[in-house]
Amino acid sequence: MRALIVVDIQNDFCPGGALEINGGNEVVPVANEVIKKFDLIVATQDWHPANHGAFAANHLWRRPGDVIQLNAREQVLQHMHCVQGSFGAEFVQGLDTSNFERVFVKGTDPAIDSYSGFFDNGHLRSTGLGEFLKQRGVREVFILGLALDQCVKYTVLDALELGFATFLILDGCRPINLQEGDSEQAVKEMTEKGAIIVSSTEIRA
Ligand code: VGL
Ligand code: ZN
Repeated sequence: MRALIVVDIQNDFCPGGALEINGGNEVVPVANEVIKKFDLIVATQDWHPANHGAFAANHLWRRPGDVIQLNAREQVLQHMHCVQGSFGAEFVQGLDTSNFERVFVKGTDPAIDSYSGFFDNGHLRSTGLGEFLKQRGVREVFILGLALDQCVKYTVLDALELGFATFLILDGCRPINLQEGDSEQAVKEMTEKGAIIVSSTEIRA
């Protein structure tokens, strides 16, 4: 059994959004084509409370990009984004969400961030995604979405760690590339751990 995991295709990660990614919206048509080929589709949604500790605005004198200790964990502060119930947190208009079997929200605990769709950054709490997939007999996961060098990367690495055969649909992702070479580094890290890079066009129905 195989499943498609659609990672964080939300307004705030697209041009005009709070954490905009170059070409972020371009993954929508790719995702919609791939979605047609899968019987089991799940999505992740970055879903922060407004008081989240990862937001620079919640720390006096701090700016996005600053690094702080958030409950003994290093945290790069971000612009406020994907606040629960906001437009920025909504899936991008035009993304075909009609066959999403379930949506797993992440980043809901103000005390810890969550890049992976499976666990928070401390691996303290599961979102339920891994358990859900195993319960459904899934052995292969295909992953696309935003951002390649952040949430997609950590979702792929956790999928591998959980024992799923993990395929990264590279043309269905866009990177933040905060630093030059981040996307190449991310792809290298994922493939070294066992992820298989595929193109959306080579996926069979
Ligand atoms: C993401 C930073 C903060 C992502 C989410 O989806 O890549 N990045 N929250
Ligand atoms: Zn976030």
